[in-house]
Amino acid sequence: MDPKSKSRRELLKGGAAAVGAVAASASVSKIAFAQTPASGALPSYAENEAPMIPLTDDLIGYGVRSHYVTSKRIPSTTGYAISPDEFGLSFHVATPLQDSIGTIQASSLHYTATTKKTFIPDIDPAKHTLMIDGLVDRPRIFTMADLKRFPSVTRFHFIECNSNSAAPTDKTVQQTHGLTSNAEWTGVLLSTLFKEVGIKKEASWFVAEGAEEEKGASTIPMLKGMTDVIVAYGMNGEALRPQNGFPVRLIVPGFEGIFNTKWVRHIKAVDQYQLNMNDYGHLNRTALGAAMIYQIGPKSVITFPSGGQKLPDHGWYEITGLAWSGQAAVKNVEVSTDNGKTWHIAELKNTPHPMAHVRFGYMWNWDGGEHVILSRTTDAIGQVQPSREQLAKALGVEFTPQYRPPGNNNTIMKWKIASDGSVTNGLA
Ligand SMILES: Nc1nc2c(c(=O)[nH]1)N[C@H]1C(S)=C(S)[C@@H](COP(=O)(O)O)O[C@H]1N2
Ligand SMILES: [Mo]
Repeated sequence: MDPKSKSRRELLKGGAAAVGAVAASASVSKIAFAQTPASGALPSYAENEAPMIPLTDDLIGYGVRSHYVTSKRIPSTTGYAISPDEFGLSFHVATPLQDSIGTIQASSLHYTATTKKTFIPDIDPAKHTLMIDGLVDRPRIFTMADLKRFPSVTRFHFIECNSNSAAPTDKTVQQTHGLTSNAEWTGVLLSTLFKEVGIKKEASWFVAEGAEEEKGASTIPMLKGMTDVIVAYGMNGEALRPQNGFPVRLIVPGFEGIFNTKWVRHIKAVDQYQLNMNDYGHLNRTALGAAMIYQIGPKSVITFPSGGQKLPDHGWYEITGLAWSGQAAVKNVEVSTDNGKTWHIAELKNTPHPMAHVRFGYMWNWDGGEHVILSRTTDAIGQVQPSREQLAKALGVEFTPQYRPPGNNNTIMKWKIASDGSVTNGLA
């Protein structure tokens, strides 16, 4: 026998004994954390003794996750009431928030949405260009190589689709809130490119078009373009994924998802609002409706425990979730475990960034009884996430338990915990 692996096994045995001792003292001191008691020896993963992952070029070259981790995106069943069978995984696809860890979604799990049902173009970055023209002094066509010569920014931002609107009939947080994701985006600020081409004084809007024949075009205020819009080619440390706009897209922080033009190839500075395909849905807005598309309100959701999950036993749990705002960073998050009667300030798990998800946590000793748990966020400019009742009142519609707010619904989500630990949608 290999003397090295023998001594390692001895080490592991010693470790198992130490863990046993800790578990014994923990039970003496009556710590209420649910814990699996040490059950003798720890498994050993010595070569030739335990299952191993066969090494392939793909596995080493790019990397794959453990086959024990199976979390997946699913067709969205909310929002536009699209039949998932009809459009499958190509229209609106929801991220598995119930399994999310930390604050960014892995690129492979970031939600995706396209307005044309089956559109994911296969664009050669060496041939792709971005033209900026219209009311500018020096119209210009940028190649991808040109874009990468400008100073870059790297920022965390969420995107959220207008159809991310919890219904009382949804079962899981993937269904209620899975059309938002947060990522680290890298690119050049649009304001840098605008300085390069020289925006004329009368240009008050710009139109951004994607590569598809429908163009995915939106009209966006010039002020926003001069502030924080990113022409992004990087996502979570690598190139954008095709579904998310490869080779280049707009990130329009805090605006409704549809403004974040993917596969962007043309930006035109204009002096009045233009009616594009996407803007059709934005017609006839009241001032409140317009405010709701240009800046997503403060919003939060508990991702654990959430619908479809089950608490195995009473005792301590960390209630955790995500919070964000389309106008600022998150200032704080409160959690209630008694259907909103009392609120507790949650711990923020990372530094809140403007227009980015932040993770919160609140330690809770579940007594085994029935509870309705809620989260509510306040952003750095003092806006507080509303309840469904408050939003209905602001929109001047009657509130019923089945009330389903329209798009950009940032209302408080509720999860119901039954005495057997099972978690269900608490809105109905
Ligand atoms: N060119 C183009 N850009 C687009 C779309 C599109 O269909 N075409 N979909 C928009 C919509 S509706 C949303 S919600 C966001 C989604 O971005 P994601 O797929 O990276 O999550 O992209 C927007 N940008
Ligand atoms: Mo969207």
